[in-house]
Amino acid sequence: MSYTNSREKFEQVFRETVVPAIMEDVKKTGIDQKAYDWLEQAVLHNTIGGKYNRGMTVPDSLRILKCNTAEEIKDADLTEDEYKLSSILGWCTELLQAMFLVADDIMDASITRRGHPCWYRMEGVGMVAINDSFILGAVIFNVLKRFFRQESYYVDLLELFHETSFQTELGQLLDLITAPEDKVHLDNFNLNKYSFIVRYKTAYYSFYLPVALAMYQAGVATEQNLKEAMTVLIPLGEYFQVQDDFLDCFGVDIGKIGTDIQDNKCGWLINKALEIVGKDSEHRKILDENYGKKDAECEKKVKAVYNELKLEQIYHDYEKAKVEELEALIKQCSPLNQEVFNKFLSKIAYRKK
Ligand code: DMA
Ligand code: MG
Ligand code: MG
Ligand code: MG
Repeated sequence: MSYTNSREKFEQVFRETVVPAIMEDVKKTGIDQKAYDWLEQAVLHNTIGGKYNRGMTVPDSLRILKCNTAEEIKDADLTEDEYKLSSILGWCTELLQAMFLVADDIMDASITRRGHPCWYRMEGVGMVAINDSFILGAVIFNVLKRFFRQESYYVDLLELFHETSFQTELGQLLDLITAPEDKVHLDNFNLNKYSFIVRYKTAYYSFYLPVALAMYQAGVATEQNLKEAMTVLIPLGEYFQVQDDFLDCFGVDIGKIGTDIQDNKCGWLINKALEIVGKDSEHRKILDENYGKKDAECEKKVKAVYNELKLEQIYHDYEKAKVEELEALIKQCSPLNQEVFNKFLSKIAYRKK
């Protein structure tokens, strides 16, 4: 097979292999047609249409990691079977993401996602979406059991999904309790706290997980390789969430409507702004009075401060320095890992959505 990991091909594995497997398990329970159709919709609505950066990283990484030397990579190919299995792991990552996003959109009171209404805002769905989120998480383990039960690394996969879910849930907890709805107190925010939140809520599941999965499948998940993955991919994930926070306010056509200012989030922009304005300034007063209010006019005033502080330029400078820093970090890794990490970095560096 000539290796191109296209979105279409990746989606095909989902539609032809993963969804039928999920739905067969559902059918076996004898549940009625209405519930069956509901679940199929819940699965499709919340998985299809993303960028698949996380999911497609599993086959992309496996193709590199099955080589013995960096010279072999350009001619390296996956067999049909390797591609399919690694794509299934990729889709388990996307299902985990779907589980978190369904809940995240409820908790963040978001309106749209990937250009469509959030699942909980779809006609007739509402708070049933909470249970759908649980189910999206549960089917991961049905899929793993069906396709990986016989593999020597099956238990490693189970542990990895359990541990990563726990980390993400801790991150979401911190994200939420650092942003209480009724108590806006900007002194509670700082970049150290921010860094901890985003590592837990985003970096482990979005960056470490897909590469670690490929390492297990390739049979190279040594302590040393997993450590290198952690060392590079957690800061890479932190950079990704800074981008997400920037785009929440300044992004154009990103498929979702930003909520961070109204939600009182301890995001990158407000932390940078607080750093610049100091404790006792006119700007600080405006931020204190308008951040975290469920009011579009207040949101506008916060954005006006961001513009006066030239946060857009500060972000672009941060981004350039961060990419260089990550490239330097990657250079210290083993040759094959360097290729894996550079590939992942190139997917997200300077992204606009
Ligand atoms: C995302 O944080 C974290 C998880 C675990 C979904 P976020 O709320 O900033 O994400 P988004 O901007 O996509 O709602
Ligand atoms: Mg959100
Ligand atoms: Mg959130
Ligand atoms: Mg966001």
